[in-house]
Amino acid sequence: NVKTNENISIIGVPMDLGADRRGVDMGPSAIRYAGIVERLESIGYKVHDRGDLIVRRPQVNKTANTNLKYLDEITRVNLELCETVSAEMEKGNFPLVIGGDHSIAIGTIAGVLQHRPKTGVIWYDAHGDMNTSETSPSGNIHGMSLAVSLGYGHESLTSIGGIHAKLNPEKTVLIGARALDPGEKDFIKNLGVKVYTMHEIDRLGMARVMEETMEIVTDGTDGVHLSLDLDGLDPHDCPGVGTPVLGGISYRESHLAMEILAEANVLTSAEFVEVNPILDQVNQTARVAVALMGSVFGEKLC
Ligand code: B3U
Ligand code: MN
Ligand code: MN
Repeated sequence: NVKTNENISIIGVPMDLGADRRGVDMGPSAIRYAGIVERLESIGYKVHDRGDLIVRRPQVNKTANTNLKYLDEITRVNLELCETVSAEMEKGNFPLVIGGDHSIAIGTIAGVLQHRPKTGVIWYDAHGDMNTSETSPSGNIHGMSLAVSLGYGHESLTSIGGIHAKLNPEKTVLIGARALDPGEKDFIKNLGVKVYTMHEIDRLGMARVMEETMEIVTDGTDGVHLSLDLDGLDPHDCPGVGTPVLGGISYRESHLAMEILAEANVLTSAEFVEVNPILDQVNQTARVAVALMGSVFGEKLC
């Protein structure tokens, strides 16, 4: 059985090598500037800000014999992130990872699985992040992280945390999808990953989507991880993301989703990724990220 706890450890990962647009490496600073620590403390948590991992800044992609860009450095950082997340959970702390591009989910999830091997995942995103080197249109690793966490992709990445520390596709739910590549669509169907596209969110409403999601990710699991890509939200609400896609989840729907997750009291780890301050409007996207953290960590409206 799963339960949230009182100590939150913030781990920043200023990674932008997994995406084409530079600037998402400033995401952790922007999220801190938007008041993450104060916000969580005001809810009653003990917050430990562990600072940022070091990400080297190669200006050219030098990894040979692969179409995956910056594979070496992304692998190195995710190995370290896996260990960092695992060490925090060992101490009984809730790991809250702030990015950085979505390639960091590889290390976060690998670390989480060391302690909660049957973790269910909510992947809140406009994209599937379900590409492999064969299907990727870009070679960008942030579009591959969910596939890797399920055990598919380049061996340097899938071996992080051990080949058995992988997610169960039947306990993995995508919410907000509206920009899936053809290879990703096939893969999602074949693996049996549950997807709530914008179509389902519009039809069923976010409340029902989240109720069904909670059923899937809590039944037979030993933890629930939230991997929230800010581009899951509509670009009107979150303009500071590298790959905005129109017609996204609204600010209100997102708060509702986070509140339903908070009510269930099952969350055991989380990450907020893809905040890009140089594309943002006065740090709005980072402020949305912190506001959503408020809801998911149980802030009361009244
Ligand atoms: N699916 C595309 C685009 C993409 C994925 N994730 C983001 N963009 N943010 C790819 O490159 O894999
Ligand atoms: Mn993503
Ligand atoms: Mn995305």
